[in-house]
Amino acid sequence: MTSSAPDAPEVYPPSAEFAATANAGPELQAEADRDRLAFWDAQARRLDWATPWTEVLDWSDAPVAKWFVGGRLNVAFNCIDRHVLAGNGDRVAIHFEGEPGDSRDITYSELLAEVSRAANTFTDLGLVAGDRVAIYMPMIPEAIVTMLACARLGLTHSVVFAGFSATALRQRIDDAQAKLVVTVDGQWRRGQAAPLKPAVDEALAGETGDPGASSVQNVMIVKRTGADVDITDGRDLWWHDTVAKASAEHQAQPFDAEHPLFILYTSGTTGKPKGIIHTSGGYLTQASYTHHNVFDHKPGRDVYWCTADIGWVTGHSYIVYGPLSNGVTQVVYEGTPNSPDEHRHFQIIEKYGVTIYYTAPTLVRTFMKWGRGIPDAHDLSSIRLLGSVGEPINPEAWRWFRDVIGGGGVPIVDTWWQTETGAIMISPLPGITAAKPGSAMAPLPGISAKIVDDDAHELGAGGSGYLVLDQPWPSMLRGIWGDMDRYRDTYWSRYAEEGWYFAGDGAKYDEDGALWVLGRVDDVMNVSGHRISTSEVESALVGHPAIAEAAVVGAADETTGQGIVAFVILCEGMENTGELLVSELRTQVSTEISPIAKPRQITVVPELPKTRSGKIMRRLLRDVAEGRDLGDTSTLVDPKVFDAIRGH
Ligand code: 6R9
Repeated sequence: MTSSAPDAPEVYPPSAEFAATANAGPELQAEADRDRLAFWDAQARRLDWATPWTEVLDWSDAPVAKWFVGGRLNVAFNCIDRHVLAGNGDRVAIHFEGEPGDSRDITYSELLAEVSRAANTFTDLGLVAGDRVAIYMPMIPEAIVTMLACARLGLTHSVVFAGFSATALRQRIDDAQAKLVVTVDGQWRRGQAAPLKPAVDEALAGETGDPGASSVQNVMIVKRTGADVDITDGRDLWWHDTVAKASAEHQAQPFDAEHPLFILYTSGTTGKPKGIIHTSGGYLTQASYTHHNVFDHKPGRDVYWCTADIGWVTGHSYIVYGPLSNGVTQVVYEGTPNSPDEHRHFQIIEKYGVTIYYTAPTLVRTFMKWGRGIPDAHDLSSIRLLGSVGEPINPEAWRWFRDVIGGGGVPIVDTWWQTETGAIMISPLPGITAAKPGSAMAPLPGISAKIVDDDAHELGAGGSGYLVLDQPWPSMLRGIWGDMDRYRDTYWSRYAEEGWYFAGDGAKYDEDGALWVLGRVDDVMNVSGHRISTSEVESALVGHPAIAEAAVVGAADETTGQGIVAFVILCEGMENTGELLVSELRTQVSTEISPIAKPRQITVVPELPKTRSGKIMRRLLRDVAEGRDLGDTSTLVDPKVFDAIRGH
């Protein structure tokens, strides 16, 4: 059994029809090859600048970059005002779909008015450029409005995913010393109104129970579910009493290209989350450039939908900044894909005629598990491009995505990037790049990447090594908030001599020069001296018709160094045949990869432990596989998953 039909093509060349109108042409790569900095200089002109820059890149203080030195712009002006000024104020910016079924359309003129009101209110609260604002909100328009109001005033926002705990929120508020928290009374989750404001109260009370210990001066609350909330006088304010009543006129001031736009916390190898810093001009340039070319976005024609949450970098760059800078019309959906049932995403695609759909492999595999009968019940013919992000997409899911959701003929862009890179770095360009299922293909024009071994030697076809970025890029992180030593140490010390950025991912080039991202190097197993990627084994396992999802970890093994341990979920309606299934799966891995990649142990489980962003928590599975006590499970969606796994 292989992971695809024997006649499934290995390469999907771009269609001539798509290429004829594609935003990206072959000249992009040619221009970037000719002069990389001149290329970025030209891309920055996509934006409106109040003051032009004098130098494209100042790398003299590496690894801290300055892009578009001396240039000044307002990020929110670029995302809103300029579209209104160009006569597109009546274009819908956001088609909002609430989980309980409410919906509303927001035009660019309305967005401008609302962001201006919020900006005036934040100014009245005494906030000034450079202050930090924590945003702890579900996927509602006010969350986007708040981000843009911050950008407009030069306030640095720190969005904290609304699924995180009070402890995680407190940690992030303290680290950034935020003065304002914007939140909601409660959020809709699977048909239930779940309170959120109490978590803010708990966070601000802190361990000492002394609210004064926090840096926060005000809490702004948007009424979403109508839940009762405790109000702390002098600190807490309702959005509808303040923002809604403020003036809708606000003149945006330009800020330096290197003004910090946001901090976004991401987990590292140690316990303390890293506050990744992004700035304004370079970040917006690359977010805008990639959104335009990778998604082939045509303003006024496309209906775009990125299913991420604003709590993650994908929501920052591909819901807020990239798309809005390009005058997008986009869907924003509040809830989960199965509320009230598994048809929800497909109903939304049908309702708005979504043309570009950008999601994560884990959701594609979930759709596969639910069965194609669900998408097949809907007219999805509006879709003309699909995107994937967050983890390697296994070829099986890639083909299913293209065939079932994309109707068999649309390009898929498998986009590799990170919180740290700020924007897409490696991806096929639709209309130009022939795609291979599971491969992110090639660095985008203007981006340079290498695959190297421990000694910084570049690897040829077939050799798995470390992915490094050997040239600075405009949307690169500028540091870790409050810890520049950790910044240098985490990303720049591994190849200090060469001055390369160490991405933490394994990758290889195949014989055709296509780039395959193999997953985090901390997820790369070493079995008897062979380097095997967890995702390669997972991909093989989900190639078996009975398997919906798989997670693989390397567990300590006395003889082989590490042994491969797999946890698998069965597809709906599939029977667990016990030993028979396990032996089929071992054979499958053996024939697809190599006998050395055969899992030592395969366990059928009802669910896999995932972070709230949908990444499988391999560290915890490794603990289970090695019989250790579980450490911190606070970022898990459902810590009870482990009881189920251990019970098997
Ligand atoms: C955007 C985002 C970054 C890590 C990254 C890598 C994995 C993301 C991928 C991918 C293979 C892709 N990753 N996209 N792996 N193919 N297309 O996800 O940011 O949450 O910081 O995660 O995700 O391992 O290093 P972030």
